[in-house]
Amino acid sequence: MIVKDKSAPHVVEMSFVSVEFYCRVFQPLDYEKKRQYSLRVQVENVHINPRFYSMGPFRDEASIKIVVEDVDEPPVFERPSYIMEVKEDTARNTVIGSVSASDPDDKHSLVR
Ligand SMILES: [Ca+2]
Repeated sequence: MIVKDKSAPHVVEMSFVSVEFYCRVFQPLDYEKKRQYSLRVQVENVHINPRFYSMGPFRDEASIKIVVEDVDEPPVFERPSYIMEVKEDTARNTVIGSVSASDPDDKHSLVR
């Protein structure tokens, strides 16, 4: 069965024999916060010919595990710019100020 979508120039093909499910990313993934997702999918015949009731159940299940792989993220400073003031007669080795940056990658990750 072929269904043409009038609102888009593409063609969507559907089959009575098999159905494909696509897993898409709808929100940013973060390896450091959540490394895997697990879900179960189920397919089922909703219209069963009464002649075949005894052959049921007319459904199947599968599990899907999605593993998030680590990406090397760059270290970032706390602020985009810093201003440090120092008097001209400041002694040598006086600490004027400090800046800090952090790396979002996991401390034990190989990509850090
Ligand atoms: Ca990372």
